[in-house]
Amino acid sequence: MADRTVSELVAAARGGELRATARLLTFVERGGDLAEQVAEATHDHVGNAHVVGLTGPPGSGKSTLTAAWAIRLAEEGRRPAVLAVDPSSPLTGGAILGDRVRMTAAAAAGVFIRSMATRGHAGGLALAVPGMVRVLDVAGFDPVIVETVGVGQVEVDVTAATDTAVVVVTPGMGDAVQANKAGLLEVADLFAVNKSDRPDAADVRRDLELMLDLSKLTGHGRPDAVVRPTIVSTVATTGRGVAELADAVDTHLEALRDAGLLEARREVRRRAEVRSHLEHLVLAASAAAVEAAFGAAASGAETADESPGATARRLAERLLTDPGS
Ligand SMILES: Nc1nc2c(ncn2[C@@H]2O[C@H](COP(=O)(O)OP(=O)(O)OP(=O)(O)O)[C@@H](O)[C@H]2O)c(=O)[nH]1
Ligand SMILES: [Mg+2]
Repeated sequence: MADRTVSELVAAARGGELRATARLLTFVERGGDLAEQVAEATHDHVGNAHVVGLTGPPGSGKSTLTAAWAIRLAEEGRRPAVLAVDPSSPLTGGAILGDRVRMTAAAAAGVFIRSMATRGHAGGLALAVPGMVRVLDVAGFDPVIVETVGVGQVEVDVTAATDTAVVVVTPGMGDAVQANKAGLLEVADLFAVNKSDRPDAADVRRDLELMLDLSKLTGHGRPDAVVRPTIVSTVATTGRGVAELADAVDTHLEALRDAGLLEARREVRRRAEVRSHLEHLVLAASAAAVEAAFGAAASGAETADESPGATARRLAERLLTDPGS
């Protein structure tokens, strides 16, 4: 059992074995040769899952909403999977603990859940997430929901690289504006105004509508939008609006299909993944080259009579004109 090959694990995952899926996800998450083998074994089997990104500011209720939504889907007989990208900030440690309780409830309802910490994934998130989504797709999960905190560019990029991007906003001073600043409005296919049990929820809705009106003039909306984003009001803690959210997500997929844009989005996603791999390879190669050039030439005797910048320029020139040296 312990030494099944990657292709045996893929076959088992396709047959519904959760443990095989979990192992494949671990391989992809760690990166390296096994991750490459998983990619080889899975890349031409994909495309059945609706890949949905769900993002929003910290504490907006993303995990609560995701759990409620996924449980609902599982109860309808679908096979949802959740890939929860946890923030690495020590400040949110408590929230992750809270997640575990909700996630346990979701797992009990038959939702496949995988958490990954962003810690140790500096830049690697953009590589690991698409590979993990592919494993879940091949394993027959649908939809695959990727939950990330919308704070950094990488998280926003991860969300953009889905079929449908849900942005969660909440009432509270200027949250919609904050979401705009973080670039979230530019990836949103639909909005969930969560915590709509709060009195100022109507204001957030109005702000969003206004921003959507304006975005037509300023071009600040999602450039490849098929329809004007739907705004759904939700209360994740009670389940209010969760059915509407589920419907809106399904409707968006239909709209993409009807417009013939689903494949185009997936092609953009594939190209973005190629780019991430390319960046990763080139960065690793350049780091190695810098080490080698520096180690070979940075001794004091050779550099004493020039400025550090001049030494670096000389080394860089040699490196770039003759990368093999
Ligand atoms: N009143 C109210 N509270 C909510 C609602 N949804 C979530 N909460 C609460 O908001 C807090 C944060 O919820 P989470 O689901 O952990 O939020 P999150 O966006 O996943 O948080 P991070 O992962 O830390 O970014 C929890 O205490 C939830 O119980 C809601 O609709 N109404
Ligand atoms: Mg969360």
